Amino acid sequence: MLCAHNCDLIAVMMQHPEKVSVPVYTAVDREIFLRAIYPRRSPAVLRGVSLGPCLDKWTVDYLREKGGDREVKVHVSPVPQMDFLRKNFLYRTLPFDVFVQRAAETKHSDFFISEEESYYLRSLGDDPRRDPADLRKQFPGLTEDFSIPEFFEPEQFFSCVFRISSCGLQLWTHYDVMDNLLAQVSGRKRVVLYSPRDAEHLYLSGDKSEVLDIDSPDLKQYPKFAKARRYECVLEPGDLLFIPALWFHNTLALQFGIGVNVFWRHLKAESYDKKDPYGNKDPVAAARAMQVLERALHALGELPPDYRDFYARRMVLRIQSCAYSPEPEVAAQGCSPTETLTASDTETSLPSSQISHQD
Ligand SMILES: O=C(O)CCC(=O)C(=O)O
Repeated sequence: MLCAHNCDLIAVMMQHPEKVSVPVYTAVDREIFLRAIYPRRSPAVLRGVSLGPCLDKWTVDYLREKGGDREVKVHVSPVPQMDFLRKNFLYRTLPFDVFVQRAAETKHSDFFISEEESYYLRSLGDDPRRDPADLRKQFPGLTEDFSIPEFFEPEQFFSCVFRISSCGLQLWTHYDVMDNLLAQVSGRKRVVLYSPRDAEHLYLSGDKSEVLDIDSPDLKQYPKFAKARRYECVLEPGDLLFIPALWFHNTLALQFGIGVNVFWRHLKAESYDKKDPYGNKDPVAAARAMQVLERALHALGELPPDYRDFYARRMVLRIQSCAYSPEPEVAAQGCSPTETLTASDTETSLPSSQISHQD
């Protein structure tokens, strides 16, 4: 079933003529992924990778029966666009089978806020404060149905998370610190992504962007947002989206949707915060650097404004010259945004029949 958001999507696509479409690759196996796609550190849609029988089996009735009545903590929002700044949503606990039914329907007879409230599940581990989510542990009745693509070593595995959303549900723009494969099992989902290099244009509050309405942003309040390059794709059932660590992403369910995502460790295990069941705490060295920065800012605060300004600028220059990476070669050569991600670079390693773009 389609919902009104599909019409909105067409309008939005017309407003963003300069968006970059994420390339779609077909017939990708482990060898091709590791050789030709993964090293690019750019998002990619992988179409046709086997995800197991879930694609046929995971109907609402089947999920309710096999997923059972285990309690899950879900987001409930009166409007489809969740707002982490104004906290316009509630966390509520429901039996999984009841939650699935509510997320799949558009009008509810039982509800928390209103008949039209929206639901979102990001599944959690057994002890949510310590354990990462693992579908295989929390939903053993569904384990056999979903195959985790073998695109990384088993010891790199971090978590496997259920993502179930009402039609229209939009999750704010955020980044995670691990590499991610987001599998769309049923329903269509629009995903908008921004490069980590655009962090300065996204008005960050921790790991999230304060620009909630990415389709018609308030450019008076967020003028730099106009400079962020928008990458976009629409996931169809069966698609896998590779989201490299640190890439910002914003999801919009165009239909009631069931997805599963898998995070894996791309850095050495000791680089990550050990108390991070979600995979979104900054790596330990980055967290340490941020703390030192806070101390440096505190010290600058002891200076009169003109000295503070001068030394702050010197610090920025030092950071830029010592810690920024050079712009990627393609950008330095003056390629247009689409060219940086089109087949051109990969053609040497993948036949063009395996690559396409959504327009
Ligand atoms: O699919 C979604 O709703 C959100 C996905 C996401 O945020 C993730 O995979 O990290």
